[in-house]
Order: sequence, then structure tokens, then C-alpha cells
Amino acid sequence: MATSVSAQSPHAFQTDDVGLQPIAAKVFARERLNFDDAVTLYRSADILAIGWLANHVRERMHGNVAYFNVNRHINPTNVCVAACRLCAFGRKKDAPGAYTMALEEAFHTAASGYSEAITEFHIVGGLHPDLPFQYYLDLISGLKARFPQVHLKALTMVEIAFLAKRAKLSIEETLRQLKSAGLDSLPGGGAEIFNDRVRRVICDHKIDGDQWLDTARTAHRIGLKSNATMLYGHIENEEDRADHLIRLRTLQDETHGFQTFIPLAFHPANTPLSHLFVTTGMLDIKQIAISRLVLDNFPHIKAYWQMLSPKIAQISLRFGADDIDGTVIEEKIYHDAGATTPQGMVRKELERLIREAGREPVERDTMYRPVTRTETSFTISV
Ligand code: V47
Repeated sequence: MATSVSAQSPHAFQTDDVGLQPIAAKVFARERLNFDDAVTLYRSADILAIGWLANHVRERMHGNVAYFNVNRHINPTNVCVAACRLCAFGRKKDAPGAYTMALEEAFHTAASGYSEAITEFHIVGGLHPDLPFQYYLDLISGLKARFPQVHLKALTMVEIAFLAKRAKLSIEETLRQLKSAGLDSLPGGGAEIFNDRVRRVICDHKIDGDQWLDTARTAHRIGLKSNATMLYGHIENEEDRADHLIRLRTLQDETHGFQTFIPLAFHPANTPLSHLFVTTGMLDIKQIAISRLVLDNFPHIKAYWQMLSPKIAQISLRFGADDIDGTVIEEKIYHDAGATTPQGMVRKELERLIREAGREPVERDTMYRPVTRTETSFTISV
């Protein structure tokens, strides 16, 4: 949904970085950037020039609009067999702090703080060694029965592959059964960095990059949209990031099933990688901008405020992002890893952040259909 704002004129572009000039020429000619271009962008310090280009593309695609949604996170269990070094959320079954929600508890969690305003439940959890596939089918169908108007964006590609293996079903059959139970789309988590060398260190026991991409391919083939993420700011280098983006773009050319790309800044606190530094503002902003420039076939780039902080997410709206995610009632994954952002934000605050960035806030549902509200009800434009 574009508004009247027209993208900045190419004549206004300036940089002293000669490496950026051919990239700018490609952007203005709507030519695709390649792997080397992506690495050049990562290595350039001219964040204003990179941001200017990303903003140019962002305004070409979305005008002045910036999206947010009203959602709730539900994490049914933190018990996880994977023991990823990147993670502060997962626990072994008998470890202190381990929890698994009975179905009624998950329904109760969904209902607590629930209001008619919520349009999405974002549901992800650990790889539980014993929970049967039926638990997930009942969770999804039970939520759908209780909250029929709420979009269920649930289970990462990693969880899907794990459930399929445990249930001895193909990925496709697993997804089909979940879809029949009421699954509407999939979140983008678990992608981390596709490169094997990095994956071996940060998430050794997870599916590999090709398996993540194959699972997404299958989901898209049976009509489920998904998001995609990239975890950056740990042990990866610029080439690893560029490779990750290009592998996502290649799959998107094939399926057109991705809606949104969400770069996730690594939070080291309380993880086995706690000796690493947190990401800098420079990298966070650059990552948003480079995502917009390289992922030319992804409709949306999300600056997830929970992870970036509201301040950086807001600035990102002028550096390539068109979405800042939602009210996010009860975020656990980043807060276990030391995030100091609030647990949730009300709609009015999100709108203020967006307006002060000079953008026009549009509340969306998960499929990016505008949501129109009155004092007592809301409608989704189809
Ligand atoms: O897959 C885990 C990451 C992801 C840490 O699809 C960590 O709309 C940083 O995928 N520091 C889950 N990151 C979150 C996620 C997500 C978030 C918001 C929106 C959407 C969407 C998806 O969080 C995991 C992993 O990559 N993660 N631990 C950590 N210590």
C-alpha cells in the first residue's frame, strides 16, 4: 500500500565511497545486487549513503507507510533438546526453570491479556523430546476453535522438521496436518546463519541451512506463507551474511512464499556465547538497509523493536524497514538473553514511534491487510 510520497531523486545521492557508486547505479536501474555488492555494502562505513539507497527502495515499494500489528507471543515450552549456544531460552527437561504448558494452560495464556484487538498469535517453543505431534495439532485446533478470528503464525522450520522426524511423517504431511488443524502461516525463526561452519558453533544440533530452506520450500508449495530471519552479530563474517541473504532470495524467486525478512541482532547475555559483544547501532542499522537492498523480492523488511530497541527500530524506518512488528505481549526469547526492552507496547506508542519517524502508521494483520478500527470493533480490508 503506497502513499503519495515518491522515492528520493537519484540526483540527490552522494557518497565519497567509490565502491558504493556502481551499487547505487544498479539500485537506480532496478538491477539486482550480487554477492560481492552485498559484501561491499557490509564493508563500507558510509551508513548514510547505504541508508539513503535503502530508503529510496523502501519508498519505491511502500511510499510513506510503516506497518505494525497487534499480536501476542505464546511459547508453549522452553524444554529443548538442541542446546544451541546462541540461546538463553531453552532448558533441559529437568533443569531449573524448565516448563511445558498443558493445553489448557496454553489456552489460558492465549486468553490472558487477550482483547478483541489481537489479530495474531506468534507461537514458537523448544524442541521437546516427549511432546507428541498430537499435542501440537490439539494446540493449533484448540486455539483456532477458541479464537477463530486470530491468525496463527506458529512453529519455525526447525520445529516442523523436528516434529516430522518424531512423528515419522514427511515434512509435507506434517505441514498439511497442521494446516488442516488451523495453522495459518509460519514465523521466520531458526534460520540463524546458513553457513555450516557458523552453524556448527552456534546451533550444532539444529537442521542445516539446506534443510531449513527445503522445509520453507515445502510450506510455500502447500500454500503456507512464512517469514525468514537471520541471526547476526556473533561469529559470522560479512560473506556469511551475504550468502544467507542470497540463498533466501534464490528460494523466494522460486516460491514467492516469504512475506517478511527480520534480521535478528544476537543478544549474548545468559548464553554460552556471553563473552561476545552486543551488536553496535551501526551494524543494526546497516543490516536493515542491506537487507532491503539485497532482498529485492521480499515484500517487507521488519525492524523488530523488541530486539533492536524501540529507538533503533524507529530510525530503521528511514533506513529500509517498513514494519516494526507489534505489541508483542510477553516476549521470552530475548528477555531470557538479557533484553531490557519492555515486555509489550501499546498501539498508541507504536503509532507515535512511527509518526515521529515521519511515516504513516498502518495497522496490518499477518497477511499485511490493513486493519481498520472503531472504538468498539475492527475490520480487515480484503
Ligand atoms: O530463531 C534465540 C533468535 C529467534 C537468541 O517471523 C536469539 O515475525 C538473539 O524468529 N539473541 C526467534 N536472538 C525469534 C523469531 C522472530 C521474532 C519476531 C518475529 C518473527 C516473525 C520471528 O530468535 C530464534 C533465534 O534466531 N534467538 N536466542 C539470542 N540470544
